[in-house]
Amino acid sequence: MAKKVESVNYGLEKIFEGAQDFLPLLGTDFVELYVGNAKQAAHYYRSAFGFQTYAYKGLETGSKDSVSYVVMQDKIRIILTSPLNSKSPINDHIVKHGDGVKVIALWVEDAKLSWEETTKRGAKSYMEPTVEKDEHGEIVKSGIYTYGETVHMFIERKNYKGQFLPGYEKWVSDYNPEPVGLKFIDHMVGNVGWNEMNTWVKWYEDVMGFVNFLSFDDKQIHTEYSALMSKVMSNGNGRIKFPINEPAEGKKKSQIEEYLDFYEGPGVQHIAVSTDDIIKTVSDLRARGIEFLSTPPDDYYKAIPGRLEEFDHELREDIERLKSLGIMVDADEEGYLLQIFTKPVQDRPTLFLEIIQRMGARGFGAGNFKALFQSIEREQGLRGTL
Ligand code: TYF
Ligand code: FE
Repeated sequence: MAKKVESVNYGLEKIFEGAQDFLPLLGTDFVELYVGNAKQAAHYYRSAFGFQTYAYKGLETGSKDSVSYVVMQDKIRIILTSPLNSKSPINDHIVKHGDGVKVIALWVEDAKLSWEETTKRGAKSYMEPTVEKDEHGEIVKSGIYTYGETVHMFIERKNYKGQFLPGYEKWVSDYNPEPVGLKFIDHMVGNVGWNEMNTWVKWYEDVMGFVNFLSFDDKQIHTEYSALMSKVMSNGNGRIKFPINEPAEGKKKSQIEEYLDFYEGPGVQHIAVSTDDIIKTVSDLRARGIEFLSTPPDDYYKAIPGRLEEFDHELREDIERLKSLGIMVDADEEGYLLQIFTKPVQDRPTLFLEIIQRMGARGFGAGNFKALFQSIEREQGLRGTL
């Protein structure tokens, strides 16, 4: 397992031994969702999740086949894209998968080199290095396929002074409900098929130079009914974390299997976004109609003080407040974390969001897995998919 060599500074220096330097990543650039109705989706991400209008391309800007609304909140940029006619290949993605994540874009120093280094190591190309220019300078873009039909784009913006990307215009609106305190993407999780997890772990190691820094097997991740396995991949500086899940055999259907059935293949299961005041963020989101998975039972909250004491951490938040909002707590040697999960954000039970506040902990809430999966199974029960 990768050893932690430096934990304080999430800068560019290497913090995970074993990670390779051929693909230096500066951060997440944007996440693009292909959706059936981008106009309405953009309204939802603004009104319910507190994103702000940022950039736009569509018929008015000369984009004839597709429309894209970009919304942002602090460091997070989400593109919502829909086709404008039946010829656009975006239709095929939506027909098969429903609404979902198409692109996880990574901010790099050199997009051409990123493409060369990754395709040389076996990545399938999605887009060859391409230069796009406008009056603000130039962007270099390239892309490779990862699991399913999901892609990683590499975005080089060091010679660009514009707001977002060539082809987009600034999107200004009078309607911008208050942000809810979402800061940056903490991690994005991929669900892959039966026995495919290790293939993708190896892919992230070989092709992207990532390391596997945490693993959970089905003995740790199971309830009475269902199981899954998960391995967390990280780049060298720890800014990009991609857990990979696969279903495991249980008495009933794993939530990962349900996802694969409805997404009709591998894809992004959840986007975890960070906040530094989860009580405020979740209160706001609930007030705006965001639905979360059911609150863990009383026994769960009774066990929390013990779990924190075990690691000598003091909970700064009021536990009654956390309980009334359904926020979960987990602790490890380094600190604790607070997290909560939305219900799926579209009708197919596929993509959902996680809200996370890290108070030193760098784990993924393993201590919460049981309560979380029981909540998910309650939903699966209602859907008749357990
Ligand atoms: O990212 C994680 O690992 C946690 C927990 O199907 C988790 O958020 C793991 C698997 C899953 C849902 C959440
Ligand atoms: Fe997560």
